[in-house]
Amino acid sequence: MSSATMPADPYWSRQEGPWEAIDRADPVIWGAADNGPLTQAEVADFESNGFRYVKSLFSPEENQTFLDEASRLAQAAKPGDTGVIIEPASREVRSVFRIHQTSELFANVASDPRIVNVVRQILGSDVYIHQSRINFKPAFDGKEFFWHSDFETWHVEDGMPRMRAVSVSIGLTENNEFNGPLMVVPGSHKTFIRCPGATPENHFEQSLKKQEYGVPTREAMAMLVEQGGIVAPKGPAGSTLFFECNIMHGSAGNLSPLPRTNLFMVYNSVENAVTDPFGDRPARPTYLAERTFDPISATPFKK
Ligand code: 6CS
Ligand code: FE
Repeated sequence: MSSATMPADPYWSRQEGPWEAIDRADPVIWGAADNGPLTQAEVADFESNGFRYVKSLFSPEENQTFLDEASRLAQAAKPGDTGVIIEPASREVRSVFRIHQTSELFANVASDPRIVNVVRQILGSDVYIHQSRINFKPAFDGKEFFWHSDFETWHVEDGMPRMRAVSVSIGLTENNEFNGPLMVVPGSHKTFIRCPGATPENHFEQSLKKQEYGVPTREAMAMLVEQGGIVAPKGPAGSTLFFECNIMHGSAGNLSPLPRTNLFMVYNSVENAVTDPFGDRPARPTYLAERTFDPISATPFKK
């Protein structure tokens, strides 16, 4: 591609040609390091590693109410319902989306200060929910999530302009080495990997079961892991992982006899609201990528 035809978007992806790694063009910490509950050392740790794991952020009693609500949503979910994803091989529920709108309890969790104040400190502004879901990863049959950067998808398919979002995953069940815990590559959020291959039509219908586009090549993964290794944070139910929107992550299948259920919420800066997608497909449905940008917390953020 000549420089005259080079797109101005630094984070273009899914085009012809080989994969490429570029330096991230955005800060990781957008706010003042002392404007929130994290210590400066904790902020610096998030800046360099791209994630923060807090064991038992929610108590066993709180967590039990979350788990009961998750079971209720799973039981109410029918294949074909908007926002309900079924496992590719079995008929079990894999994910239920938009739970911050369909459940009062999860709306309260989404605006909990233990989460929101940390995310706002990192992103330096008020935040809204870009996407929320529960991933059930059922016993024995829960399939893997292949390695990916969430930002790559949200940029190309949803129109998220910059790397200014943080995901929060609350383990509603224990996450251990047997049930397919989330794995992250520390430091990988500082590199953007362009992924080869054009996005197929209605890609999300396939990608939410098994993602095959917008995933790094094996060479790209080998390079990132050589630099940063792999970490799989493990802990009791109620433990919570905060992770930067561009960190490379994935998870293996669940071969254990118990489900691995995680509540997952994406916080985007209100100053980074989604636009038209940066790829060449229409925007995905709003249950995957919200297009209303109301701050999640009733208490405004003070810069
Ligand atoms: O589609 C999404 O928004 C999320 N789900 C998958 C399987 N990959 C990208 C992103 O994490
Ligand atoms: Fe992801």
